[in-house]
Amino acid sequence: MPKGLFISLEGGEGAGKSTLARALQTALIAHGRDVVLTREPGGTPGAEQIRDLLVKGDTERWSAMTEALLFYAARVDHVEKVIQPAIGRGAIVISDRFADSTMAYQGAAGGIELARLKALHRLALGDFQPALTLLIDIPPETGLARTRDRLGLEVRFESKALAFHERLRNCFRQLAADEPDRFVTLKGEDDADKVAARALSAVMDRLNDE
Ligand code: Z5A
Repeated sequence: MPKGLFISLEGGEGAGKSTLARALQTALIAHGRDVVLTREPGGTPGAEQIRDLLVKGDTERWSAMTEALLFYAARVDHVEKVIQPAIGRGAIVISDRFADSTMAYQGAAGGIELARLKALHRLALGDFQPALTLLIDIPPETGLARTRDRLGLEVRFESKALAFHERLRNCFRQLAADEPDRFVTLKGEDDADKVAARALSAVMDRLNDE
């Protein structure tokens, strides 16, 4: 049985995470792998209910700490019911966002010290982390322009000021610099096929290393 692998995709709004997730899924299935595509917040029925609480409503509906606790409640359900069982049966799990998003959104942009969020992570999930995190780095103006025209836009996070999105970007880059073995950074302004080819090559390298 092949070994399971947990991959997370991270980056700001409109970076191309969902597009990349689908492309990677198709490519890895073509390589004969069992692939589970999932997302955060969400991924289980309970976590999808928590997602509704988080992405709908007024921008100031929750404090950053309340958001972090809700994200972690959803994340524990997701890890226990979907991610760990899939890895256990040898699947590749691709999650559109995971814990680094909490560090960036509720931490760097929301004002909670990263040390407190890391303590919350340890309490909730111990040292569980993706084996590989693909960060799609893109200037916020470019990413936001891509999302603006979408129908049914969930606006709570997108409507925050540009400075908020700059803090997100800087935090993601710092997280990648702090953990170079886990992160691979991709240039989000490249066309989608090029981003997918680079990502697939990083995944194949990781599979060969495991
Ligand atoms: N959040 C948080 O605060 N804390 C947490 O712990 C977690 C999440 C886990 C979830 O929203 C929100 O929750 C999110 C962070 C917060 N804030 N926001 N917004 P979401 O999941 O609904 O939204 P998102 O994660 O930001 O995804 P997105 O806006 O849908 O963007 P994306 O998935 O990165 O992009 P995309 O859908 O693949 O592409 C966007 C458009 O660009 C689309 O028309 C594509 O065809 C196009 N595209 C994609 N790639 C390219 C390239 N390479 N070139 C040109 N055009 C492209």
